[in-house]
Amino acid sequence: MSRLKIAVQKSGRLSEKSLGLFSSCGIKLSNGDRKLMTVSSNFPVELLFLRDDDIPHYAEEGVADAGILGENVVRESLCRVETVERLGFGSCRMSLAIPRDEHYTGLTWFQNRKIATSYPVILKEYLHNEGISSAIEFTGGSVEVAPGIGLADAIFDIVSTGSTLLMNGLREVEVVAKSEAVLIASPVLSDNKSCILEKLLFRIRAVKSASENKYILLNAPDRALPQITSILPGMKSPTILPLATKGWSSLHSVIREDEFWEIIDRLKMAGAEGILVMPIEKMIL
Ligand code: PRT
Ligand code: ZN
Repeated sequence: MSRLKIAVQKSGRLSEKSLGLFSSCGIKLSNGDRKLMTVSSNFPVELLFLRDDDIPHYAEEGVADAGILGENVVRESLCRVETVERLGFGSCRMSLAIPRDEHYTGLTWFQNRKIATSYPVILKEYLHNEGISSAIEFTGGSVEVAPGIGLADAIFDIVSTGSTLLMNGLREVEVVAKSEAVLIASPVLSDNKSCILEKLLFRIRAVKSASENKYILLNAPDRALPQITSILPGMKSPTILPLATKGWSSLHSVIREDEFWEIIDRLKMAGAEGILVMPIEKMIL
């Protein structure tokens, strides 16, 4: 039986979370020493440990069947691979930054200036679309020091908290793109491997949905139920059970994590009491 070969980052920001994703999908991996590869004992996958920059090329050529890496690296590679799922970790932005004391006048500030970056492909495309012509200086690492040493006027780089820019006297002025870890697939997958990928995706989506939602339980007077039900649509509709106290019910539902605080306020105003909110481990839609 064939196994789906998935390339993950050997050591870097995405390594632990990538392995954690397999574990929360119930896929056991012998820890090994992450030399080159590891095989799962209970699911037909094997992991290849690589530098993230190599993953798109390996996937394009079918050396790896799939891979987990930052969207930024996929875009920059120009490789023909399919992005099959956004994974919700490794989030960052790709931004233009200039020396803090410069007066920023909008994108035209960059006209005829020099920008240092490790992502020339993405930057070139962006500037082209915006009608700005700048010189692009490719820099393999430590892009943020470029303006300070006179190598460039500005930089285009990944920003997460913004502290690297701050420490180097730079200011983020344009967010060019957002990025997060994604699962990519090779364009040359056999039917059998596509089928394994589908099974893996089913598990990944169940884990992702669970982390994006919360289970909510609350008590409410029966007269408030129509209003509360309209606030809490749930997966189909909320479950309503009568309480021992006459005229009161318990209501169970699922709410999205990002709507949580707003919904809680509305529920309280509608008469909900004893609200309990719990994490969901897996969610199959
Ligand atoms: O060795 P390998 O080539 O595999 O790894 P790498 O060094 O190329 O990549 P790595 O491990 O640094 O990052 C892997 C991926 O994580 C990136 O491709 C992004 O998709 C994602 N990611 C998320 C980040 C960041 N956040 C991030 N903050 N990648 C890099 N950074 C760097 C950034 O380059 C800058 O130097 O962190 C600094 C900025 O961080 P803040 O928090 O100071 O703004
Ligand atoms: Zn890299």
